[in-house]
Amino acid sequence: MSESKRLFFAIAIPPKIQKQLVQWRADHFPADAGVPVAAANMHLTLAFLGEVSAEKQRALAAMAGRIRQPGFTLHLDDAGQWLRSRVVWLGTRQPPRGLLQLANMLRAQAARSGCYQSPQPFHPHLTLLRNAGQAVPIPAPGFHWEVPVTEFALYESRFTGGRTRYTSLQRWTLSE
Ligand code: 2AM
Repeated sequence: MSESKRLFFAIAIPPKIQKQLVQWRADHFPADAGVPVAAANMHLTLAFLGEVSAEKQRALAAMAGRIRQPGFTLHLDDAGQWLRSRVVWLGTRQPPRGLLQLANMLRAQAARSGCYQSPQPFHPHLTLLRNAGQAVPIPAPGFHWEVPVTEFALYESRFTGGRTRYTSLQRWTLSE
């Protein structure tokens, strides 16, 4: 029996934007607002898969490889807090159709493969702070980062040495 991995499909955020987000977060949120997500860990999840066997991973990767759709541009121009999950997030006021299409497809493929299914509908977001249990003031609208999305990837999440690390295992280019 092979070992399972905790996996998810996500969109990577370019390192330059990750650095800008770290600076913006430091400028706009109190230091005790929550636990900041490391720059390298900032991403936008498309589909969370939970614990997946090597066999199921291969099947999911094969299905992901058959997705044909063009890239799109993501505008990070919204922010908020979910008190129940204690996260402060960055999102988009108008999710591009391509983003919804991609997430729906990956979520449907995961469901068909018998993976963990999130009870929540898809809420595209990038987590900025965790363990944010108290309401924090959210910066007024006016911020905006443009992320060109030309690929998506399968990530493994591991908790080692007291830290969460995400490793990209496989990537696919978005093209018709
Ligand atoms: P989060 O940032 O909102 O916590 C790796 O953990 C990624 O998968 C994160 O983007 C995380 O979302 C998401 N994730 C973890 N557990 C999840 C769950 N039970 N349902 C949906 N997404 C989850």
